[in-house]
Amino acid sequence: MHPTNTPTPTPTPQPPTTVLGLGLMGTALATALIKAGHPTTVWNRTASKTGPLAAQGATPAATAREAITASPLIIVCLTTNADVRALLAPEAEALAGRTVVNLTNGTPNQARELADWAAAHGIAYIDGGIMAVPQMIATPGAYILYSGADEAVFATHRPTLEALADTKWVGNDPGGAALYDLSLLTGMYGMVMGVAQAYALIGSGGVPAREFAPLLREWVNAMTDGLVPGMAEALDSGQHLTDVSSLEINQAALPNFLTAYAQAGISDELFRPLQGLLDRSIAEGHAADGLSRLATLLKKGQAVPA
Ligand code: FVH
Repeated sequence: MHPTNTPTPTPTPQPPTTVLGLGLMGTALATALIKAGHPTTVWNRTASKTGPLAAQGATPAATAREAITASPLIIVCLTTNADVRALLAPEAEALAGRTVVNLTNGTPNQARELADWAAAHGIAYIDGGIMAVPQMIATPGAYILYSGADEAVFATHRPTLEALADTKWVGNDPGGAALYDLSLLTGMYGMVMGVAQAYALIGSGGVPAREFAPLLREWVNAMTDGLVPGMAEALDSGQHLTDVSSLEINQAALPNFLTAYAQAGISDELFRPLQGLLDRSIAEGHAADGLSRLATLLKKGQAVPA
């Protein structure tokens, strides 16, 4: 008997991809692309950061232009969009006919401005918002929001982008991904402020944070589970009257919190603004409404231009 010779399947060639910016996040993105089999060209302002990626198989480029011309898809992840603009502006000619996916944190208007600039130079532009920390890249649960004028361009590159994290397309407004990103992160920062204040207060009583953590986690999760969809329902229906917890009862309770913080020697700088908002809600006749009313009171009318 001769053993059957089964041919080893040849791996499907993956499209070449470039990553500009190798900070914590850019490095994680490039690593994921290399692992997924993409010929990956990397560039960073501080060239030494390309070393570990080169050791994994990436091609380090000496200049941003060299990196750009290596691939049809250019992923950018720098500190700010001002950095992105400064880096890409002199490279418009090299970028023409290619796609830029910008995963740098920024405002919706910054994304729209970059999209306009790109369109004027024949560059396809997709903006993105990463809903993950670097350690979560290419693991379940991580996702990246994308938006841009041309969904077909996104569809072309989607299989490559799936190597980084799940992809969520949020529409043709280039500012859409940043809007979703900042809105989701706003929810996170609100939670961070609440949790930090809770640990500061409980710590003032000598309770170790680790001992308090399970209670706090359970409480925050239970409140979030009810509050997030409940508030959405009230906002979309315009029905803010509540049988859960009125603004009036929250207004009456808040001084207890502020006083307890003061007596414990803890700053109230994160929470004092809530007092002003609750006072205004009552003054404007919303005493019987629920906390969802606060979202409507935060609207200040005309948005400020970029
Ligand atoms: N890290 C995170 O958890 C969050 C998750 C969600 C998305 N954010 C955003 O991602 C952008 C980059 O964040 P990062 O964590 O990678 O940041 P750093 O490790 O500090 O790396 C910054 C890179 O940007 C390069 N850079 C900065 N300015 C310039 C410039 N003018 N020209 C060229 N490159 C520039 C910097 O280069 P170097 O200092 O190493 O030379 C780094 O490569 C950010 O928008 C987060 O909000 C991350």
